[in-house]
Amino acid sequence: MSLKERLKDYKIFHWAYNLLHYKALQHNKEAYQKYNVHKPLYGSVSSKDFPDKESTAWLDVNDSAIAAPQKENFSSFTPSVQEQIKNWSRDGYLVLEKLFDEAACDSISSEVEKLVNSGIVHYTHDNKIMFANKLSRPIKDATYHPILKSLLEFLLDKEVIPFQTLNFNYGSNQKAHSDSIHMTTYPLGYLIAAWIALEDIHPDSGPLFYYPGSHTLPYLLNDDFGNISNRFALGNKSYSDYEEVMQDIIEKEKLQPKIFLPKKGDVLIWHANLIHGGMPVVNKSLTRKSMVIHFYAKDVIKYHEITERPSLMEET
Ligand SMILES: O=C(O)CCC(=O)C(=O)O
Repeated sequence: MSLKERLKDYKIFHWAYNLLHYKALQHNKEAYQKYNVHKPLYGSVSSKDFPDKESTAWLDVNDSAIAAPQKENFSSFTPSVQEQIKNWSRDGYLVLEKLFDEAACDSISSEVEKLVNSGIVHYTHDNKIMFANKLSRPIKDATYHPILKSLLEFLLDKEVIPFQTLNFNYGSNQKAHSDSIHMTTYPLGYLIAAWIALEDIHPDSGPLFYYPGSHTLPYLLNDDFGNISNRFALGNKSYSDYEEVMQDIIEKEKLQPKIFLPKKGDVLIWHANLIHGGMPVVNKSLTRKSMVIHFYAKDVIKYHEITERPSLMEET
């Protein structure tokens, strides 16, 4: 491990960085008061600071088949979406066909290409471009798609705000995980994601996979895989330790994956705790143009369990 990576384990460096970005931490102010978190906004925060590990989202504590149709707005969705909303508590995902038209998909892809060609952004080791929504108007606009926003707000019964976009040109090969280890809320259950196909997705390109119903399993957080921190340093487990424990759970629970093979413009929405990842890329010459948007509910505590950092929510 490099010195830089080692230093990242010391919380004092996070605090200093957070202080430099203090404005972007203000979103947690009211929620800290509401949930009795008595620590500075720039400090580390993790599930150890909270009394419980249960989601309180209304469709986690109620059955969507019964509760959703009684809620105002339900009738504003198409019959196919209504059916899927009714299954949300059981399945933890739903699919919107052709939400984005050809032109919108192409415009996002060409914005990504422009950003890459100009050297403003770079692909990470797992083929991602992060936060392009901060650099491109059409990409930012996509994160505020009115139908998407109204559906997510219905599912969480809270206003949602986009936290980040991830753009992919090729499959991620990312192992199974739940977003709640990366982007976490208190109370739990208030992150929600949308995966947009920017082209027809080929089975050999490393499509997205997910485990229907896996969101009802207990959240796998730091202490649950032995990643025990102290006041000054993060725990000594690595992300691959998390992935191994997650894989064991999948095998123990005998979870059966579904592979998402959408057409251009289709969108998969998943629950904060739905286990998912990227299939291995079989044919490396195939693109898999796609974009993920991770949204948080606005009025909850937003942070990153694995690094115990509060989220930085800059105005985008
Ligand atoms: O698109 C993929 O391959 C993985 C995306 C993912 O895991 C995520 O956005 O959380």
